[in-house]
Amino acid sequence: MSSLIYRSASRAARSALSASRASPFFFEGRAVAAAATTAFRGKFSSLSSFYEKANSKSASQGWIAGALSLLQVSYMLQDQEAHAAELERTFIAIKPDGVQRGLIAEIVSRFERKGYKLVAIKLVVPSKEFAQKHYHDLKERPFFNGLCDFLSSGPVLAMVWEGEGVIKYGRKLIGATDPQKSEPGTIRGDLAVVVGRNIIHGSDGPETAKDEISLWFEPTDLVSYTSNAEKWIYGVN
Ligand code: DAT
Ligand code: MG
Repeated sequence: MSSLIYRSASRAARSALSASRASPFFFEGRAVAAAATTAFRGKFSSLSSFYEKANSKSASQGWIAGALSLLQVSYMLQDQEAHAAELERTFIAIKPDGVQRGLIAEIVSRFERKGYKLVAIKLVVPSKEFAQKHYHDLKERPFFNGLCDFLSSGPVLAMVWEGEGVIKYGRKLIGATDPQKSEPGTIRGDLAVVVGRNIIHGSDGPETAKDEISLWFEPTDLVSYTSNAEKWIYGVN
């Protein structure tokens, strides 16, 4: 129940703040606001009594109260947005080489063991046109045609994973594009040898994650649920 309330509050905060997302200062602002929220926590009561006093003094001081309450609401929303950001999602795909080599369980388990949550999964053979859409930002590169032929040559395990920082950290789990340069311990570092057969794809940022999830999945394919492990994976002391 509390998680439901938390989710709807987060969603409300997210939509309320969607306009500020366009600002290049949004992420910095959120960090500052998160710090400020921590600093303000426990001080809301004194702040409230201050603006109550200000309010009662005269009507001309009403703007102080208004400004302060706006500030409070803004900090509260920013705080909730920081939590909402924890629920980010990324698109991860095991390419035909990874599927054919029997690496599905190995790769899925690395995301699972980390603490990320699987919210969508399907095995598909994409058409060449679909592969071209997926890799559209690479269409000028000399390897584009071969890459799209390869992606559409067999089954791809398409997935959506959810969790705090999953877009960026998912890329860390995957390792550098060229397995010759991927660190040992990463998926490509441990399990692949050449760039043309690097077994896995992961979205490289929030915008691509959004676009790729909606290219590969219908909204109804994404399963929102609370995992039993979440209370052991997330927490602050
Ligand atoms: P990543 O998959 O790490 O996001 P990318 O988006 O730059 O890397 O490229 C997409 C895929 O294209 C990559 O996984 C493998 C292939 N690729 C990239 N650079 C290549 C190259 N120089 N030669 C052949 N294939 C390449
Ligand atoms: Mg990429």
